[in-house]
Amino acid sequence: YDRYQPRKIEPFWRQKWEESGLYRSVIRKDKPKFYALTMLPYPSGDLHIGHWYAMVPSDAQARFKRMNGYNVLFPIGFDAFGLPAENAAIKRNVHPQKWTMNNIERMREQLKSMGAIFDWQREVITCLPGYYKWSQWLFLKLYERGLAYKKMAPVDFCPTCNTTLAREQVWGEDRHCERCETPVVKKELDQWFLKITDYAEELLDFSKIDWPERVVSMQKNWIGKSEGAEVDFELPNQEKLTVFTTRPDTLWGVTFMVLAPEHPLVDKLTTEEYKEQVKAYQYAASRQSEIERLAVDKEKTGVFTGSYAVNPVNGEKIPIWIADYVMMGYGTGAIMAVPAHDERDYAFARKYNLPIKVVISPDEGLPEPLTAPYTEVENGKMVNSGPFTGVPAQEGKARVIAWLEEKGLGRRAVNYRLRDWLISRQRYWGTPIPIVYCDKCGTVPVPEKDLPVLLPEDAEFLPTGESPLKHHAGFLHTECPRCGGPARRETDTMDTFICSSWYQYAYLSPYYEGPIPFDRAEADYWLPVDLYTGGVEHACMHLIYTRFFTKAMRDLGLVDFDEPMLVLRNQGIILGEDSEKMSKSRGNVVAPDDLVNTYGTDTVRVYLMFGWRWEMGGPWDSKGIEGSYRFLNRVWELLLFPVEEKVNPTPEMVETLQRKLHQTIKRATLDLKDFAFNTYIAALMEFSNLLSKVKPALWETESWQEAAKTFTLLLAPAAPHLAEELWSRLGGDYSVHDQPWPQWDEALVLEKQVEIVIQINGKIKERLVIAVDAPEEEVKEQALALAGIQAALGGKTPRKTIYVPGRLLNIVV
Ligand code: ANZ
Ligand code: ZN
Repeated sequence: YDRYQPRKIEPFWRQKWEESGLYRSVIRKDKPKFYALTMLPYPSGDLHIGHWYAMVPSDAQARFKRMNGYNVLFPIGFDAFGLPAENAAIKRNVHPQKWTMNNIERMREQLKSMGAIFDWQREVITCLPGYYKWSQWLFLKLYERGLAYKKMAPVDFCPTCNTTLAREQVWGEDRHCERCETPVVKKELDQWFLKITDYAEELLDFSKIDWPERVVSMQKNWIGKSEGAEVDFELPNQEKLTVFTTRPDTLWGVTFMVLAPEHPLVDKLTTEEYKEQVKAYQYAASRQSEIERLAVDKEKTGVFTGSYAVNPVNGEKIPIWIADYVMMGYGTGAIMAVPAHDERDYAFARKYNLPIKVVISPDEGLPEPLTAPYTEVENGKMVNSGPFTGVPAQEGKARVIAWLEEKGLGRRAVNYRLRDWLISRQRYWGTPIPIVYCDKCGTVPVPEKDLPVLLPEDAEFLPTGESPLKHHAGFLHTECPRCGGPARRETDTMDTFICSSWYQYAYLSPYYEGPIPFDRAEADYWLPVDLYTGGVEHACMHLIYTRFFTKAMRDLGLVDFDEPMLVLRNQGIILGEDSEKMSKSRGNVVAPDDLVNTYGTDTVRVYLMFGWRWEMGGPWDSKGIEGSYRFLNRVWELLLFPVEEKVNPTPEMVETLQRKLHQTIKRATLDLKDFAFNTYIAALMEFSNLLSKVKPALWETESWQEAAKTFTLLLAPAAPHLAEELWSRLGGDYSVHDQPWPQWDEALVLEKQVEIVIQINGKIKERLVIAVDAPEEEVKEQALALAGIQAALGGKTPRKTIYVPGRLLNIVV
């Protein structure tokens, strides 16, 4: 008999699947649809084990849905713009396009070796003009709606990568570049932004999606909603100084005000006497990063402006300071300082000897003078607070706001930490922003009919720190679409997160040539995405951006739902065998290609599903993959090699096999639904053990054949090639992947007999096998009759027995 030879059968079946178009996903109105999406890879060169770990179980899930009667779409593509290609161009003198497309060639083959149900006719590559034309089109639509705008902004700039970075690409206390770890510096540039803040509130609504709690809370933190009030303090010149506070209940405790050093009122408010100090302080503050300025434990500094404001609630005269712990970009850029109840204000007041006035107190009172700020809200009551004295602080917040509104002194206000999305990149390898600057007409959008604005191929890659587009005369100089006069093109390209914000729509009709980015009929059928799988590292950028894009596209009338992906599941990370992160420098990288060559795809798939709880991940284990290989070999022999010596079957065996079969169907089904891939494989392994036990007796019987075929079906999502081969050898019709998923019969799942643990005084002494429905009396009777129990009791009479039905009987003596 021939042995299991994955290297022979796997390419054979993959070719057959491709030729027969098995995985082409086309609209079928007679079936419910299921759009399963896995995060598209960046074409960095090789598919790594992390890609396999993310995608194989996702594929198994898609296959499972397919066998459950769904018409499944499971597309794949490449997120092909971005820095590494351009860095490679500078370093190795290879054009980014060539570098990228070569990598895609290789990775496409690697992806094919995974044996997934990817529909390759729907592949998209985001750096091709047919794709980025629509990124540009969407940008223009956002621009028309006022959701894309340009402004001067201090940006984080990486001097090594020579590009501006988005907030999320800057990491750590020292604020270094995500890619090269160089500390970033600030630079003022005219930049394009997308107005994601318009959707801040809606982005906080997760009621329409089933996403992991962890991602939801990360997004909530990222958006950072704060509720409170804006309060107007009077200034001597009739002007107002408005502050944002989350603690309006502390208004009677304000003892000074602080403006951000960049606040526009600073110049006006600074008196002659303090001019010099204020100027010097402003300069020093401008050289610091936001993180430095916000650090809680940082020594507080600041200077007095010489001016005062009036507290509207009690007419008190309040000195106005500037300090770098107040940020211009948040709230109103000014605060009312309440040192008795705020950490930073407290430190500041102590340092500059400013008064501290308690206005919130627990019933037991506070030490006097205060040794620390009292920041609690729950147990505090308002004190020394005029009409509000005695009101619990929590309740006071809302009541003070209502009072302020009534008196016209302030209003309810909400602030978000979320900033608008900076999308300008001073880089070549990205989507050109379709904007033209004309001396006469100003900023002019490129007309739709002129899209795409092509990225010129003949660019020079020099480490100048500027985009090659800036020095490309053919690209730079153009005609104004409005007046026909000479004009310049925008030379910034878009953040690559734009490409991945709408790629799920591109798969519907890749490189579409209609009036909108995708075929309407395809969209109506497939959208939205039913299941999205990928890494949790995307929780705060990609996964917020794509939600924003979908909401904006809805408002543009392109789609009619609010959320792009209904269900999200994240996988964990596979570490090296040494439990360290896999990296070339540590030499602990596991290469999927090598594994596929040694064991075949199916073994790698089975191991990746069996080795860990999917959402957890863990260290690689080369013994573990050997185990999976042995398992598949055993399955092969079990189902295909005849028995040498047949023994007589018993009716119990038939019954046991049938019961285990139905139990296995149930477990596999529920586990797959639950993304518990490891226990799904474990159930298959257990079943194969039983199969080998009963094989000598049941081989070639009807119940054996039923079990063998069903087992093959259950194996199909995990080991698609092997399952196909077994299925065909067992006489099944092509293809196993077109068969319906087996169903279990609950009545057959139930055990007829159970094993009950018998204890004496809590110690296990015996086990009793008895009918499932045996009443307690009978269990007791039989247990006490067991020889082992009789001996252990040694004639003593039990005081009482405790029975846990179907599991345990404890005899107390
Ligand atoms: C008075 C007060 C009293 C405050 C108190 C807190 C405690 P979150 O929750 O982060 O929104 N704040 C307002 N604008 C600021 C700015 N631009 N830079 C730095 N700090 C600013 O924090 C809101 C609180 O942070 C506001 O409430 C304000 O201080 C301060 F016992 O006002 B609070
Ligand atoms: Zn013009």
